[in-house]
Amino acid sequence: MDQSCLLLLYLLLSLQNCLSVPISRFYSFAGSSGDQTFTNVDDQATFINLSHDFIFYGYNFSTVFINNNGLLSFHQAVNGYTSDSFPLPQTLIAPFWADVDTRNGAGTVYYRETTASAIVSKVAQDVQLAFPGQPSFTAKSIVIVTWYQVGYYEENNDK
Ligand SMILES: [Ca+2]
Repeated sequence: MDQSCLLLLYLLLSLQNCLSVPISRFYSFAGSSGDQTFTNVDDQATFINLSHDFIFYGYNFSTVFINNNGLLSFHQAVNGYTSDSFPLPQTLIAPFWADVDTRNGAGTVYYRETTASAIVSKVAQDVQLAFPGQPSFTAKSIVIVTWYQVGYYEENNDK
């Protein structure tokens, strides 16, 4: 893993009935975590001005857009809801690309950037476990985005 990487985007997903990753293994979110929330929207985005540039495929990014349809983008917000196949003309990370709709109280998207040493260290440790053959990895900050119990278009929350 590239040691010059200044930031690791660590993505957390959650669905009401998701059994693949128990919520106990998520990084903290909501409550006292300091998260900002993104609620009651459909096909919208918000952004974080990063404290350190994120180097991704050779480009430096100082802003990340959190798109409520389950995408992180870097050049601009993406309001697309159709999960197109890769490669795409835009620089994206797509942890949960779907037609998310949090209107009508159907879930919440939590997000934050943190430099908390306990979290930065834990993420570095988790990256090392996931990529054991790679050189040591360090990060200066972490972006955590959690799509928690989000609904789907059009204002549905029954799954
Ligand atoms: Ca949507």
